[in-house]
Amino acid sequence: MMRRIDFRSDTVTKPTEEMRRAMYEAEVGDDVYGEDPTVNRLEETAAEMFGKEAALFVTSGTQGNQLAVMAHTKHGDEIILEAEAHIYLYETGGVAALAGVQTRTIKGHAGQMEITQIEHEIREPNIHHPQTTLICLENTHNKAGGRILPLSYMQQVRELASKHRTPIHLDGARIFNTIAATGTPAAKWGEQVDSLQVCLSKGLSAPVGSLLIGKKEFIDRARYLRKRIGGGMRQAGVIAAPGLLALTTMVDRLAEDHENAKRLAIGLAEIKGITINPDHVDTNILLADIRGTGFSNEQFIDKLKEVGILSSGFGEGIIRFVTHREISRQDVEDALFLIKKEIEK
Ligand code: TLP
Repeated sequence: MMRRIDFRSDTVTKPTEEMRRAMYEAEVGDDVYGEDPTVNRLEETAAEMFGKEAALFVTSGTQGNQLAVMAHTKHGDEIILEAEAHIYLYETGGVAALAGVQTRTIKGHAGQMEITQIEHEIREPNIHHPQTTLICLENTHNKAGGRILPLSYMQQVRELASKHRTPIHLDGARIFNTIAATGTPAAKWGEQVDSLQVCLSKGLSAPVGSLLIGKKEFIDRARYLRKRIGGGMRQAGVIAAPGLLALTTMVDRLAEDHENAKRLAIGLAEIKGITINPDHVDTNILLADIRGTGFSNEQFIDKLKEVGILSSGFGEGIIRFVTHREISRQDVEDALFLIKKEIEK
């Protein structure tokens, strides 16, 4: 069988041996009664890490984000978010369907909305207006190519949001990549937002789950809403146990994925027809502009697939590559060799 090098997403990472053992051995109870000790430990660990009062274990990043929007807002409100935010692009219109809010999107640069523009879009009280009750940020920003929103930027948004008494929710699906890349501890990022959602199932390699983190009152509300949408879990310690290992043992290793992504970007930039600026690769996601190759996204993806390399389309002429624990430096070198051969032949 041909070897597969899977750059589609860091979500494809499988649990480690240690995680599987922890699943087997997990102490469990009924989490709807608050009696699963492993889930409780995971929630406490995450809250403490980000300097917040409480956390809620949820099934996915999408569920965490949706619950956050539902808990921060009421029907008819307006939320501000970046025009290519995951919450806006890839969550099946959930904020409209579940929270009943409308969106005010701002096109950002490298995932960052201009501060003055955010301020401009916050609604003044007026009988005609919806109320702006939430600002959403995403760090790292997926569609922008895993870009980091610097702490200084987050502080500026925080200042503005405080002035307007508007809460901030952070889609921190890959905040651990930001933490590994910057060395700035989790609590510093937590300090800049009212709530955040963090994924355990991406580069950290847990099989499933995310945490929604924030003030106790907010998390109580989210817990209630999670039950409403059928997310109340029972002996969830079995899936929380690998999540605990993800949080406590897997963050530092993300730096290796970042180095591999950088190497991949440098190599891809040398292939005829591919345009990519390695300086824009902050973490483990890279976006290659393949328009110069003359191939469509589909053709390009198929060609790579023929030699065992999986990638995904991420907009017209843009292919996304994501590095993760199951891609070694040698895989990156092999992939570069094969891609060059396929594309330049
Ligand atoms: N992103 C997936 C796809 O949905 C695109 C991926 O492969 O990158 N926020 C961000 C920033 C995300 O990138 C994702 C997943 C989520 C939220 C949702 O997480 P899950 O898949 O756990 O619902």
